[in-house]
Amino acid sequence: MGRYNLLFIGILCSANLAYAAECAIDIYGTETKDYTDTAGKKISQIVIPAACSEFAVTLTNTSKRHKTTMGHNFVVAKQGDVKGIVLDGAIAGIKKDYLKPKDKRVLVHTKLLGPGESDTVKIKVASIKGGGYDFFCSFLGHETKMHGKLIVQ
Ligand SMILES: [Cu+2]
Repeated sequence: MGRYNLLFIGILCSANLAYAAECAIDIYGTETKDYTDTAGKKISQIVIPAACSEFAVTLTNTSKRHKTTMGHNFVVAKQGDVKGIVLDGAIAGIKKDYLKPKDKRVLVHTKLLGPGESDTVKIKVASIKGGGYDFFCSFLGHETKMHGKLIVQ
C-alpha cells in the first residue's frame, strides 16, 4: 500500500472521529437536588468536545414531588454571574420559573420542570470556548448543590 493510500485512510479516520464526537448528553435532576448521569452518578462537570458546533443537554426531572416543591432547570451562565442570576431568580419567584425574565446574563436555560418532565437546550460551543461557564439549577435553594462546570476540550 502506497504512502498516499495510508494518508487517505488517516484522513478518513480523523473525519470519522470528529463525526462520532458525542454532541449531546442526557442528565437528570433528582429528588435529592443533584444532577446525575444515566448511570445515576452525580455530575459536577460536563465535558463538551470542541469538535461539536452545538451541544445539546436534555434534563429530565426524576423527582416525584410537585414542581413547586422539587422543580429543576438547567441554566448556563458565566461563573461570576451565577449568584446574581440566582438572587434575581429568587425575587422573580416560582411563577417566573425562578429566573428574571429575559436575563441577559443567562446563555441558555431549560424550562422549570415538574416530575417526569424533560427539556433540551442547545449550547453553541463557540460561545463558551473561552471557558468560565457554569451550569446550575435556579430553583430556590438548589444552586449550592446543583452547580457544575462546562469544560470544552
Ligand atoms: Cu433544582
